[in-house]
Amino acid sequence: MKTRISLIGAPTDIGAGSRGASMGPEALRVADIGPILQSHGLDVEDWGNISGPKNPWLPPEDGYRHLDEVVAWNRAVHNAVYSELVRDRLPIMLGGDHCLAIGSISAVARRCRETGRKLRILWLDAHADFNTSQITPSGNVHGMPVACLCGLGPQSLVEIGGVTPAIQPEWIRQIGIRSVDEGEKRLVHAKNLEVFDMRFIDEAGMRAAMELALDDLEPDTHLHVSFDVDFLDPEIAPGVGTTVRGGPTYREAQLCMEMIADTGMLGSLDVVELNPALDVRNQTADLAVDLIESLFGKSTLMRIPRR
Ligand code: NNH
Ligand code: MN
Ligand code: MN
Ligand code: MN
Repeated sequence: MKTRISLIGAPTDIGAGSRGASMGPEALRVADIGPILQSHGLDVEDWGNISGPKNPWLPPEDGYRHLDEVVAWNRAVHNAVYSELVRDRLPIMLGGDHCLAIGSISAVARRCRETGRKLRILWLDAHADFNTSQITPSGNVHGMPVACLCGLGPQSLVEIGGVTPAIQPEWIRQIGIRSVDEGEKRLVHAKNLEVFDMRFIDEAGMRAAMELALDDLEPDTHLHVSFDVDFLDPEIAPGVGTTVRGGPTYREAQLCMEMIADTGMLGSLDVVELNPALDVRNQTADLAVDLIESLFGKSTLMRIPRR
């Protein structure tokens, strides 16, 4: 796995339905994300926060809220993430709301095209984020990034990575899903997204879900993890704008991260939707950092080698 990491803060809440995710990057730093990753022997550079337009906090227009601002921020994220990939570093985009995954994942897909690597995206979320302007119940673009990346969205967003669509639906595995809107559900089925929802995790377990989600990875696959903190059960992670009960427990989430770490293929990460305005004593930020440690292999040291 890559051990040279770059932290990129992207303080936005323009894509969300409540304010506060813009404080996410700083809350993750207060939870010591940089020093803790360093303590595991990783080389960490923190680039601070990128900048962009402020949140005008207006109602949706033609099915999108703040589309111009969302485009501006995603261009900035795309450029910052792409630069770190070219430097052969592992970018961690600290959000910010989940609309920013359009910028980060389009950058990863662009770099994979250039280097001839396959891309697998793990979307850890309570939501499928597969809405379009025609079917969204809210107009919030944080509910649309997967659709935009697959080419379903406004030209200004779908073309950010240069090639449209940026990714194919087959490259994605969604894990932890438990809240999908009606029209969105039809689109998820029509595009054949591979979803390991909470029902699957209840019945088959996180282990089976992750084994399938990480199945048939080719040796040089680039693994991107898009970690929406609302993936976690709100009892352990209250600091998000859109809580949905019935999410993964602490141990299920750890196992998920540990199994990703075991592949040794993690190439980039988004940490999004953390909302410090709704958190309790930064506990959700602390938990996210704890899970990110596992994603970078903390628990591997504790395993007794099999023989
Ligand atoms: N599906 C809802 C919408 O489109 C909620 C999306 N909220 C999220 N997604 N936090 O991860 O508005
Ligand atoms: Mn999301
Ligand atoms: Mn979500
Ligand atoms: Mn810890």
